[in-house]
Amino acid sequence: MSWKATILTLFPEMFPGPLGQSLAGKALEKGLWRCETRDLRPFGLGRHKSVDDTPFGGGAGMVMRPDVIDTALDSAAGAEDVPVVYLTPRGRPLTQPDIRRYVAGAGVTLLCGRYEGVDERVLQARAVEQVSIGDYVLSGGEPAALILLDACIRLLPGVMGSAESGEEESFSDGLLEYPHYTRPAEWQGRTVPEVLLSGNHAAIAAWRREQSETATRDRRPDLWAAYSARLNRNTTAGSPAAFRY
Ligand code: 6GU
Repeated sequence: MSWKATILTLFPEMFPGPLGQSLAGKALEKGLWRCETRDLRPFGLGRHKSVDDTPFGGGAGMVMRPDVIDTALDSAAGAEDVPVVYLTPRGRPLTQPDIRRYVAGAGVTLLCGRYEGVDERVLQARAVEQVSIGDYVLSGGEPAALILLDACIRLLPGVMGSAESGEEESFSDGLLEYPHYTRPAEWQGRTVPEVLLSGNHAAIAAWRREQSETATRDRRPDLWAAYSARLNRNTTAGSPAAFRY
């Protein structure tokens, strides 16, 4: 059976959305992954199928009820033991190692919250992973779920050409990518770095590494610190992060 995304959401029509196009869309057509939505609304309570209530302790907004989410998760949990991930700005940052771990399994179950969030107890009771896609606030978890899935799907076997995926492995160090150039060699008076036209592959590789390091140091001091710490731990330059941003 192919890799399966199960998405619990009040807005099932948001899926597969952009993932029905391009690389992910072709992979979906080929059956390399499956996209199954579970509408949370039918699990709601009462005549209005309420999924949320006011927060204990007061304050703005509404909180999704633990009983409703629990029943919805029961219906989604198949025989497969897959991670359940709640997309929330309170989560730990989502990283490429997380993506690789999800891809290695049978799939993921994604819980998309609206309102102020989900009652904490159901997240604890069901050992739900909480992840954030960045330090900004979205109106709901759905766009974050699409992003998580995009990052997974491109790594599924058969989705990307082996050339591209192989290249990613070989550059493996947790640095930002070097800048890219193509024709024309001169555009609006701007030229391409000389070394890239030299045909000297060793010189090109050295230039690209230096560009990667400079960009990482300037733009992402957090990644640079992790990279430097790794280098200092391994004088042999081993233990690469196995991906490039
Ligand atoms: Cl994962 N969800 C929501 N709702 N907002 C976010 C987020 C996730 N990551 C950053 N902001």
